[in-house]
Amino acid sequence: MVQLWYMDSSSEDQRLQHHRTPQQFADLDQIKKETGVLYWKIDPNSEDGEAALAKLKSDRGYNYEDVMEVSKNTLQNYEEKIKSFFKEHIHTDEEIRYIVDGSGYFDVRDASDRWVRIQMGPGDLVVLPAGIYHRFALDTNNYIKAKRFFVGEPVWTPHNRPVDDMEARKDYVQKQKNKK
Ligand code: KMT
Ligand code: NI
Repeated sequence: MVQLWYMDSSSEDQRLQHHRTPQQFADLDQIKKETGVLYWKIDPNSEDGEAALAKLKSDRGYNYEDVMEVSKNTLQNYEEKIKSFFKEHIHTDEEIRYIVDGSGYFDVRDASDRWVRIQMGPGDLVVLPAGIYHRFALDTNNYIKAKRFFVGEPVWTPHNRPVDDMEARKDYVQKQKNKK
């Protein structure tokens, strides 16, 4: 099962787990409900997995796809990119990542603005809604390979917090309010 936990507030190495003391795990269904994050487990090495992925892509209109490999040797401007992934930001569109190899952390803000760390590995697919404050960190394996999906022409631009006046942010906040 995918694990999620509330983070401590230490500014130590972002690649560490940053569990609270004592550890405080979050509930996936609760986090999905309160943040709009979506999550699926899809086996990357089976025909059933392939079919499930194809169906998800078709259901959600993901007609663009590429592969992103984050490692020192394969990613240009590695240090700079790692830094920018970990700056708290939003996008104007969903961020969809399907992990096929390696591992890492997607951190999202919950409804009370606490950091929730989602531990991602092969087969984990996450959709971060447009406008949610989030960031990404490698773990101590220093390697992740993910498929990126998008509807239409991809826009990867991060807008660093604070951007509370952006439409995408306001729409997100409003959407979460309406659900309550
Ligand atoms: C992002 O936008 O933060 C990334 O693409 C991180 C690497 S994909 C696991
Ligand atoms: Ni992002």
